Amino acid sequence: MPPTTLPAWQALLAHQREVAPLHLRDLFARDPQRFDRFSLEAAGLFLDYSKNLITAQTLPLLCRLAQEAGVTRKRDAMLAGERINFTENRAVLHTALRNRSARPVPVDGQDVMPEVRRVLAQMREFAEGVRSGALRGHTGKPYTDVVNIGIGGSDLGPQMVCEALEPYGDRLRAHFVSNVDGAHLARTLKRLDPQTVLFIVASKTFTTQETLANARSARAWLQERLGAESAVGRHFAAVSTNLQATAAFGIPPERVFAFWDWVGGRYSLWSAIGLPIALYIGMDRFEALLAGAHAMDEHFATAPPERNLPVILGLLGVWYIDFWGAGSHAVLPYDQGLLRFAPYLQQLDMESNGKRIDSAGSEAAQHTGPVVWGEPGTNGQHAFFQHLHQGTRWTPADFIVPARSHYPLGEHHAMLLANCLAQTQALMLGKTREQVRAELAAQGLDGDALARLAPHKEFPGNRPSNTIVLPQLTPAALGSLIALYEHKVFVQGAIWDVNSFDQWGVELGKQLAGRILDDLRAGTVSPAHDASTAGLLHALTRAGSAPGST
Ligand code: G6Q
Repeated sequence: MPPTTLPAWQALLAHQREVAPLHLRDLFARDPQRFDRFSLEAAGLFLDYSKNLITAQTLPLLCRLAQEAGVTRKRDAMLAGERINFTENRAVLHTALRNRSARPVPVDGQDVMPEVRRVLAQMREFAEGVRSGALRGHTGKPYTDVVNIGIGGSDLGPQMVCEALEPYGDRLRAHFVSNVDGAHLARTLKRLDPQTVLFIVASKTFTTQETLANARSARAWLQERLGAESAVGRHFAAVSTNLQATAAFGIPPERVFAFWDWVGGRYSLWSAIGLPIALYIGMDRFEALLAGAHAMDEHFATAPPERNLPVILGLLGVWYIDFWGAGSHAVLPYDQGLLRFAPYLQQLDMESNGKRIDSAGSEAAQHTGPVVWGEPGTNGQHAFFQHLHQGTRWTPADFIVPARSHYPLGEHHAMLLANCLAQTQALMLGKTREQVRAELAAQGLDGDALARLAPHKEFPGNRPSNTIVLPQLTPAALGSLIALYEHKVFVQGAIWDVNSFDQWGVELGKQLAGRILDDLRAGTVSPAHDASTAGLLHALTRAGSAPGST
């Protein structure tokens, strides 16, 4: 059912017209309880959502929308293993991967948990063997470096987590190679000793062009330096659902880690795709990450909508996108460890909800997923925050901040926290023309000079943000944070009635690249190409793009 036809949608349209003239400054001044009313703690995370363009009426109306759109029913269907990914006829069960309870999770009547636990045990044994030095490379040296070769969902999650949990990375160095641009692999290999490197080829399908090209080149590099075909088995492991293809690549079965078609690529870091994480921080900490996510799953599954963190974040997103016209959403972690969090969320959100067709096959009558972008603070402040504060478009933003730092260095953390809170305050309060005039007058400006400068120094404020506080960026807190966003994305997809779990939008480019690669290999330009593609191929050839050219 298109959400725009629901009664709550119509009620929200009318409600938006009532809220539009209000200013957050006044809403805070009027209601001393606003922070208490609009903040919430669950699964180890604290959410302040008081700086949103909402009144006491807004959340109940948004929750009505969730109820009319069947969010709870759809959530229960996902958790029960129903095939909610209806264009691929698959269940969606990343929650089973981090199910720390004794509850079975059936798919078609078969409990998946014994298999999940079997692979976790295999990961533990392997990770402990590598980390302790019991497992060694071809020449008998212990491994020092792990290189994950994968792309998209087989790269972004583990890479983001390893970066975030760097303080726990105690034995091995972790590297991630994804891009088919040979520079990515070559620049990584330059720094490595083939005797002590362990490659993990991570590919759900084991057919992905980029990953196979990188894996083959890495294998050739290794063989050339170690001089033996048999070395491959000692220096490669694989994570895949395609066990035939991993065997054909030469990876011994005991070094192949399985997962299943009910794990979506961008939801797979909890599966054996998380192997580089387990190698980097150890299996106990990997399991703490799972436990943090499980705590958020339990909260999502049981808390009433108006006290449910992912539901609230999801609804607020829909509120801005569909009732206020916001086109993008900023993610601003005040934590250097979360350097890769925005790119990770970009995939999670944009690949899940960047859709225009609903479950009935009709074109959506409203907007769906936003453009997601961001950078860690305070760096962003010196780059794009100008736009956030004074641009003609406004962007709802999530600020994410840990109370404690892993690196308590002098006053650094207090400065980081102060900047984070100050930015949300500035976005909310703004600075009025009167305040600007008074400030300028106090600096000795008056007359024309003051009048000319004043509008430039004014801040409209009333720009919404959420603040998410973690005690510290620990494995458990990170697990909970990631699961929060996974479920937020789910809630939004459920309201928009799109399939958040397929990604047909990435297929066309792959198909066309195949044809263009044929031309590049043959040094020809197919007459079937459009004039621009043909022209570009000619230009590239003239500039020396023949295969093997430098
Ligand atoms: C994620 C997508 C996509 C996928 C990559 C890699 O949800 O499906 O990003 O993860 O295309 O696919 P493979 O793991 O099959 O190589």
